[in-house]
Amino acid sequence: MKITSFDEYQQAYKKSVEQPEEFWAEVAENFVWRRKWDKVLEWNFKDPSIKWFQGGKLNITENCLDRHLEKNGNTPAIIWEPNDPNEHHRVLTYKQLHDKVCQFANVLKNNGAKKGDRICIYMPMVPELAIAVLACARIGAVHSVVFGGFSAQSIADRINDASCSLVITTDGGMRGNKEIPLKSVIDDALVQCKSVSKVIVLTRSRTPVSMIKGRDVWWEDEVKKVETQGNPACPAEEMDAEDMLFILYTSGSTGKPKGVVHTCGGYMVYTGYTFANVFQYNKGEVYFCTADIGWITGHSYIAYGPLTQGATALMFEGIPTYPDAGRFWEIVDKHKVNILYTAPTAIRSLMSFGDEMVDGKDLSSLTKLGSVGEPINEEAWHWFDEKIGNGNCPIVDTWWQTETGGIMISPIAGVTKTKPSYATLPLPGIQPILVDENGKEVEGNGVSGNLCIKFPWPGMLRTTYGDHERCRTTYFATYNNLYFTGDGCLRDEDGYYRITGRVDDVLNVSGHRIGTAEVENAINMHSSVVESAVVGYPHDIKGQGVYAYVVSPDKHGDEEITRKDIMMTVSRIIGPIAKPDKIQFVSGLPKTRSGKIMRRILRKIAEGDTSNLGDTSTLLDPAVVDEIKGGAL
Ligand code: 6R9
Repeated sequence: MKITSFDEYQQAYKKSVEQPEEFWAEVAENFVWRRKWDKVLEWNFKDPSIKWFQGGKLNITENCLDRHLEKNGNTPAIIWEPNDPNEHHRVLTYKQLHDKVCQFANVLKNNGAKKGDRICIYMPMVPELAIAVLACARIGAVHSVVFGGFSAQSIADRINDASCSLVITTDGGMRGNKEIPLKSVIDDALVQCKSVSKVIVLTRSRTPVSMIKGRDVWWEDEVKKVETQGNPACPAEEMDAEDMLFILYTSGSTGKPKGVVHTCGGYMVYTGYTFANVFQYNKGEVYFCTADIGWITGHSYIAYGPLTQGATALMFEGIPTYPDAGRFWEIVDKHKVNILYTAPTAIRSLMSFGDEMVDGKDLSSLTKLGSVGEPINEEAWHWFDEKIGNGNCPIVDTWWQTETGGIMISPIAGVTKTKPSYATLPLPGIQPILVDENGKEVEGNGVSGNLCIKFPWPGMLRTTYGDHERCRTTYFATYNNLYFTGDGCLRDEDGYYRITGRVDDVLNVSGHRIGTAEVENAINMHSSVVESAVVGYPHDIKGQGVYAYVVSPDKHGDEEITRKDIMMTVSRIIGPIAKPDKIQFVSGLPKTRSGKIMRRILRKIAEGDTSNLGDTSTLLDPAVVDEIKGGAL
């Protein structure tokens, strides 16, 4: 399954295009199936309907845990580094992780959870988060992990959308020196959620919490009950390859986040295959992915991908700048990390603290580096290469999405020649195509267009939860017979791909996807706001910042207070990650005669590029543009 030379890559790629079913069947043979599939692939992008490994039966946790026990039971599966460097780190071997997952799977069963139920997980980055995720998969329950930074309202929306019956959380959590009262946020959310009958609460921060009789139980108490019942084993539920494994919500260009659905068989094969290949993982290596399990990167490349390969994954509870901006490097030094997979925003931020934060740390264990989440600028790429990789660690700039389940376009470490800011070449099985606005293929090299994929791959989304039509219109209806990524892309003279950023109304702030419509909806909830328009602008650290134009004729006197109020509203409705960086009060928004906001103009002003605003003749009130230009922040 592992490609070890560029020749082999080319052969694998060729085969994956010419004989996709044979290719993926061979890859799938490297996993444990209870029953082999009858048919590798059946698909159409019209409905869409995508089925991989139909008839195949499996449980992904047998691939992540049980199959490693005999030979690698004592290999560390998870090394956990706490937020506070003075607290002890923890190591869970495959055997220990297996036992804890089985134990907690039994807790879930005791609390009424069963195959097909949706379970919401809202936890900090503690090992029990991974245990909870795997325990759901063990019993065939569908997990919906919500990132610990989301607000009560966002959680409630997600719980209601999927009718979750159970929530797993902690009393609280620490990120840097900030305390996050997770249980209390859940309590606020659940006021709006009728479907939830049980909440399991892990002790982490010893934050005082209120426990509701009959609904809330402690993780530790429930585990003890299972222990006294005396049967720690939990046989894995047999799942169909196309049974749902999890839902993960992500932002799009319309208001409501959508629940991206991934299934058991294809997702397992794809994350395992891409992990093994992109990072060229060798047995015994320590692999550190700095993402949070609340995002797809954490699902695919902290939990499932590495564990299917018997890898040792390091999981970090804290933030890159606590207690200081040397923390990542200290962790690399302390745990002798070999592979580091992080985000451009983290690299840019750490870079800004100066080289002295790196100096003195022993980074010689590093052999491979990775980047994900947003385009990596050349300056950050070179700093990462020279300062962190000492000029001899290949950097894999991995392009992919929540919807793609796993890495799509990326170098294979040490195999593909890298080029700063380029995701380089598609992995085997991935057939990218660039199209113009009319959906016409842009052929040849040295061209650019909208990035689409023309053939299915096992890790792709199957639907958006509860609304298949939305899946169709969002991804499969823009261009005929193609999956549309929402990204712009160029292909250079060598056929290398460079992702240039979103072409829709989605922002990428510190690697987090934020829909402009979502932020606008939140801003508009503020009592003194009439309407608003949100765009992105280049931000040195975050990649993109959030710029809001707000019409608020009645600002109750103090503009600064209203501004803070609006920011707080967004924080409360969505979460702090969506808070506008800049709010400009305007008397009106530039609109066409048909009432459409001219975002192109607002974007240019936010970018500070007002020299050529293009054609403004179709505007209802061109004068408003001059006013906005004059007041730009
Ligand atoms: C994995 C993940 C997806 C969006 C995607 C694109 C951007 C991700 C990138 C990248 C340039 C890379 N993106 N990786 N852009 N180079 N290596 O981040 O998923 O949160 O769904 O975001 O992120 O714009 O469309 P997700």
